[in-house]
Formats: sequence, C-alpha cells, structure tokens
Amino acid sequence: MANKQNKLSVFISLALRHNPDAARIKLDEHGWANVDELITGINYTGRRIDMSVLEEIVGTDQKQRYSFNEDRTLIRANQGHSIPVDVELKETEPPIFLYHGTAERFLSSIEVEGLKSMSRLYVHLSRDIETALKVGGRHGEAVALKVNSKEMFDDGYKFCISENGVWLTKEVPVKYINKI
Ligand code: HQG
Repeated sequence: MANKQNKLSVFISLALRHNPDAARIKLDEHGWANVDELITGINYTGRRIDMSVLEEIVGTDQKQRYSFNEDRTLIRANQGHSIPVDVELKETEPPIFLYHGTAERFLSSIEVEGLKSMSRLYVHLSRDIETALKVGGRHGEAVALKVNSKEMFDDGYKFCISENGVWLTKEVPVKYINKI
C-alpha cells in the first residue's frame, strides 16, 4: 500500500507542479486544482484513487508537499513548481546561512554561474546541511553548499519560505556561495 501511495504521490507532484495535463486538470493562478477533477483525472489514467486515499497521501507526506484549502475542494503543491503559479509564498528574512544540496558533477558550472533555478521557479535551500545532502544525493554524489543568505537579503535579494519550510530564492550569485 505504501509503495502504491508513493507512486500516486509522484504522479500528483507531476500534475500539481509541472504537467497538469497529465491528470487532465487545470491549475488556477495560485496553483490550486479542483480535488474532484484531480481524482477523476487520476482514475482516468488507470491509477486508482479516492478522496480518503488522497487525504492520506496529503496528511502523511513526509515533506508535506501538498495543501488542501479549508473545505478540501481544492489542492495545490506547496512548492517545487516549474509552471508559473503564485502560491502566495511568504517573503521572509532568512537566517544568516542557508544550505543548498547539489551533486559534485554540477560544481564546476555552479562556481561560474552561481545557483540557478534551472527548470523550477526558485533555487531551493534548507536550514540544515542534512536536508541539503539528501536533496543533492538525488542527482549524484551529494555536496552541500553554504549560502550567505543574510548578506544576500541585506543586499536586496528576496527570500520566501514555503508552507512546508523550504527556503526559496530566484538565484544565488557566486559570491554568496561557500563550499563546506
Ligand atoms: C543544480 C525536491 C549546474 C542544482 C527536493 C540541482 C528539493 C546547477 C539541479 C526540490 C546550477 C536542479 C528541488 C548551475 C543549480 N549549473 N547545475 N548553475 N544551479 N544547479 O531537482 O534543488 O521531493 O530542480 O544544484 O527536496 O535538487 O520534489 O532542484 O542539483 O526541495 O518535493 O541543478 O525537489 O523536493 O535540480 O530540488 P532540481 P533541487 P521534492
């Protein structure tokens, strides 16, 4: 069951962050999809889901990736989008340092270009090194980079924190990045 739900969650992430057409849904400007349409769309692909399974996926997701609206008629991903939606992120002053996890093989490019958002809307940063290393490990041999986030903020760069605690910023120029 857990594995089935993981696969469903990966598909829901795809639909709510990158490719709504895959589940025959539309996202509004704030990233919300209609829950009934999502359930219908997922079942249409041959996967099996109902409201109680969806509620369990949303409630038990380890990274708290999704939110319902108050009456549970709408659902959205809290962050991680590649399509341009405004999930009403809270602009927040960051801590002195934040961390970014990447793979060893990307370092030479990052040393020249800084951190770019690549296919997503933002560069993803975390408060702790452990999370960064986990994120980086998805792409290869994990490396954590320390970002002078407070200095960036003082220089006018904006930071947001998502509903599920991921720090987001548009880019990180080279001068704010430290190898650790
Ligand atoms: C790298 C997961 C070369 C960047 C995680 C990363 C996260 C560069 C990769 C969330 C670069 C993009 C996001 C440059 C950045 N040259 N490579 N100039 N700048 N990169 O997947 O941060 O499970 O789009 O270091 O937990 O790995 O999906 O971003 O390695 O929070 O909920 O380009 O995805 O969350 O990869 O991961 P991604 P990410 P979920």
